[in-house]
Amino acid sequence: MSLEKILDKKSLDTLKEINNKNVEKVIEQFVSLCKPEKVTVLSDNKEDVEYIRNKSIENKEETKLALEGHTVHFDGPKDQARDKANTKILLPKGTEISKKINTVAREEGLKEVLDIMNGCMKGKELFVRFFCLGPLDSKFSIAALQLTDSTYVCHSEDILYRQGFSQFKKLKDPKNFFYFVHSAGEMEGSVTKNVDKRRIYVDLQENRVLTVNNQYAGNSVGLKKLALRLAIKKASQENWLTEHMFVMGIHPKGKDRVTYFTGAFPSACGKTSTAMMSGQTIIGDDIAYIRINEAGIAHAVNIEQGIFGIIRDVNKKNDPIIQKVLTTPREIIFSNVLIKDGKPFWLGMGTETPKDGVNFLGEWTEGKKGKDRKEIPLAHKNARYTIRISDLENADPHADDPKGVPVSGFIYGGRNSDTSVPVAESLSWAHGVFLGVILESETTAATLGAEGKLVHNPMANIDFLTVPLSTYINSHLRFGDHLDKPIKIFSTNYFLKEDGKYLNGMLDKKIWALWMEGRVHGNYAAIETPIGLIPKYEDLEALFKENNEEDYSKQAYNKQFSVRLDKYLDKMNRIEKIFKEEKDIPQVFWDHFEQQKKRLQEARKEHGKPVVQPEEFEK
Ligand code: SPV
Ligand code: MN
Repeated sequence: MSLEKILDKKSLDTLKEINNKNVEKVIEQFVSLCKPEKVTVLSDNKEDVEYIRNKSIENKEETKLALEGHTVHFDGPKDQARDKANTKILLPKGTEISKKINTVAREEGLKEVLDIMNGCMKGKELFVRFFCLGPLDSKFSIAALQLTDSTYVCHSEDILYRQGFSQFKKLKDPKNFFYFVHSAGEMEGSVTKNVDKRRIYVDLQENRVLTVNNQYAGNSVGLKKLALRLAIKKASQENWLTEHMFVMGIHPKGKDRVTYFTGAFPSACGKTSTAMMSGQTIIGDDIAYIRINEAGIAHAVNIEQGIFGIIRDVNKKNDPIIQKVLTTPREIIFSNVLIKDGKPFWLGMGTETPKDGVNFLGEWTEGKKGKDRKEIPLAHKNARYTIRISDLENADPHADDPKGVPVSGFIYGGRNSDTSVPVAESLSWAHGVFLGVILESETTAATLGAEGKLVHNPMANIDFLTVPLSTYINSHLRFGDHLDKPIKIFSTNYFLKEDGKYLNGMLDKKIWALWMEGRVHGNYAAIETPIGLIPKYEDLEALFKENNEEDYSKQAYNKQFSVRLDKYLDKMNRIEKIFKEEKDIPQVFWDHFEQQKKRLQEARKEHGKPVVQPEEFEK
């Protein structure tokens, strides 16, 4: 099939400007497989971006809302979250990454997905787009080519990613790009019909992901979680890190400094709201590339320029900055919210919500029940907004710096109701890596399947690993060895409960952030416990007073920071079982495992009780 036959003159001219035979080959191959009715190649210019926005309204993938620039998109009823079961890594036959990662023999998997993709774009228009992961013209930049029949995917990417047409034009190695082929598949109205044939297949050998019969961004938008998977492999081979991490600047009051942190949290565990806290600055909320420069200092960039954030519980009190953005005119795509009179509504928005409207299941009225006889909430728990970071008043001035920002701290956060303290510092880099690797978290609505189940999620990255767990752990250990300016590693947990009630308020996370920042600069002492270093009451009391105007009681502190020795020991047993099933886990991991277990057992013996208060460790 020749491109001259498929493309009109404008598309052909645009493609010729790129002048890359590899790109042309990809287009030819997938046009002849997917059989779209029309193919449009788009550049970065205003007119092309506008073309997508208009198309998305015309073809009803999005609907305009009352405020200027606001639109809504609905994913289908069964397409509201990442589909882990149908996401697979294509690997040479007989190889494995981890017991927890879905893989399929490459030949077999390719045949399966290519068969499903055969003719999947019949009657549709295929869009070809060029983007860049990371800032342009930087050692972090990775060129990314997107082929999709969804205008929603294209429009989302316009908001979320840096335009990369110019990046493609100057590629030194014309093969050096990732590519993503997506099709929403056959449609019934605006809903994907064959969700049972949804496949998201990651082909490491070709640096590409093929994804079909889905619309939810976590499955469809190539540059997000699909590129994350490819980049983890690339980083592992090239000795840098690709992490499921935010990047933010922490600004302590009265001190003329900013300290940059990156943080990994499983989906829907407070990652975005941490990165967006008032008084601090945000660079990114989801995915970071981190490299060590010539001076031995780690620098991080956000690979995105926007946020695909969970809208549930965004309200004036807890997230004033994002609440303001979502209620004023600008380019925003809302997804899977409730719409009434052209206005979006969501769960936990803190204002009155209507008794009826339209949501992802169609017409909704209060009290309406689903097939399971349970009441249907007004909006999906995983409903989202898509915005640009530059629209936030606390966007960091270095968000697009090609050098990235220097990183002083890593945070690993989980959702845990009965074990982990709100914040702790690791005893060393390797102990910090250990804490990240043993992260457990309760499942949420961000992935399909049961919620509230405690699962092991190393570095909050288990859903995206494309290298063996042992390789991934070794990459982190090695990374620490190459740092001349050390990075401190912390763990956090915002979700500790007692008698079913959270022990912490939503705004407490700012205090933990400021404490971690102060630790980097040697401002606070800490108490050494079997699980790491925890804050002293006096320091937190002062931080609460100064920053949240809150009287923090010793009683609250004791509850939150007591070390639940028996619970931690249970965790160690769970972790041991999991890692015994994994291959080639480095000895350093087991050393830290044994040391931590021993510390916990000794404390249990010494104190003779299952829960020990912080000051008892000071004696
Ligand atoms: C997450 O689930 O971690 C997200 C949203 O950031 S998704 O695009 O679904 O990955
Ligand atoms: Mn994420």
